[in-house]
Amino acid sequence: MVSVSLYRYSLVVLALVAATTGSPVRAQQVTDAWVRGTVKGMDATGAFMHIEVAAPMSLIGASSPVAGSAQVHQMSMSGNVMNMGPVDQVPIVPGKPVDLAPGGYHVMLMNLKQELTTGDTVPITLRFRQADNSVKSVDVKAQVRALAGGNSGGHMH
Ligand SMILES: [Cu+2]
Repeated sequence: MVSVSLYRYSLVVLALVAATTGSPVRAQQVTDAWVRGTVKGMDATGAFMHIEVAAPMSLIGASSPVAGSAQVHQMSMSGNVMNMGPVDQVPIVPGKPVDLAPGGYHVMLMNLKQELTTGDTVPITLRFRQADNSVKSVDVKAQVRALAGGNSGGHMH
């Protein structure tokens, strides 16, 4: 009888250890996600958001059911020329939130399958590579905001 209860006790301990080490300390947070609205004829637009992490990880990709493809892009000025293109990753560390914002990093939604109008919600799945090289998917819902200021923030494709 004694050995049985000891066995049970050790099972409980093992379960507790698994529960503690099996999940990340705290998930990252993606807030204020939005997508620039489109008008007829536009087949690409940018998605923007605020990302905080509890452990170092890198944003490496994205996808959305409204887009045929999606890439992580960076926009930057070199001299007077605005450049934009895909980046392999956006590294993010705890305590230093990263903003995907017009003029900088963004998720480029391409080959859009539909017009995106103000008030719509666009599901986006973000892919993060964690420190152990595993890839984690995070689903966010982005609100469509009005296309402001004519061009979509200098997006030229
Ligand atoms: Cu872009």
